[in-house]
Amino acid sequence: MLKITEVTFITSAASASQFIRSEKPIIAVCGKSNVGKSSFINMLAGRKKLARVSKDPGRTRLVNYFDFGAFMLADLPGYGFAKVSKAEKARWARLMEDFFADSANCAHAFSLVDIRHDPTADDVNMVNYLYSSLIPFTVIATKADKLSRMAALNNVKRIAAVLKCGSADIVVTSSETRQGIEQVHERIERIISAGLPDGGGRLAEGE
Ligand SMILES: Nc1nc2c(ncn2[C@@H]2O[C@H](COP(=O)(O)OP(=O)(O)OP(=O)(O)O)[C@@H](O)[C@H]2O)c(=O)[nH]1
Ligand SMILES: [Mg+2]
Repeated sequence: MLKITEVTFITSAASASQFIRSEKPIIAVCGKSNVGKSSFINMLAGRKKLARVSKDPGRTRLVNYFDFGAFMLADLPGYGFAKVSKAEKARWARLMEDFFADSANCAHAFSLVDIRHDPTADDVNMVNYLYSSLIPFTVIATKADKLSRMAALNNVKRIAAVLKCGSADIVVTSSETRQGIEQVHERIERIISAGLPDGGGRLAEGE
C-alpha cells in the first residue's frame, strides 16, 4: 500500500539549470492549461492549497516540485493557452524540451486530459512527444464528476482512440470526488518499484 503522509513543496524551476536531481522517482504531471494538474496534485496530497489552483488558465509558468515521501511530483506548466505571447510559448517549449531530454529529470509522466472533450492537437503532440522520447507515461482523464458514468465510459473510448492507447490504460479521476485515487496509487507503486535496483521484483524461494 502506498502511504502518503506529509507532502512538502520543494522548489520552482524556471529553466534547466534549476531542475532538481533526486534519488526518488520524479513523476511529471503534464497537460493543457486548466485541465486540473494542480487539483490532481492536491487530491493526491490530501491538501486543498498545496499546488495553486486557478480559474484563469496558464497560471503555473514554472516547474513546481513536491516531495511525497517515496516519490516526487513535478507540476509542469500547462500548454494550449491561446492568450499567451509567442515568446511565452517558445519559452514553454524550450522548458519542456530541456525537461524531457534528460531521463534524470523524470521517471514517468502523467499526461492529463479533460474527460469531457476529445484530446486537442496539443494533447496528441504531448503524448507523441513522450512516446518518442521513450518516457513511460500514463494517460489520466480528469473532471469525471462532470459527466455521467455512461458518458465518461464513452468518452474514455474516444480519448483512447485519438491517443492510440488502450481505454483500460486510461485512469479516470476526479479531484472533486477523489474518484480514481486508488488506481493512481497503484500506478505510483509500480513506478517506484520499477526504479529499484532489482526492478522491484523478488526472487522466488530457492532461486
Ligand atoms: N469539477 C471539477 N473541477 C475541477 C477538477 N479538477 C480541476 N477542476 C477545476 O478546473 C480549474 C483548473 O484547475 P487547475 O488544477 O488549476 O488546473 P491546472 O491544469 O493546474 O491549470 P494551469 O496551472 O493553469 O495549467 C479550477 O477551477 C479547478 O477547480 C475536477 O476533477 N472536477
Ligand atoms: Mg496548475
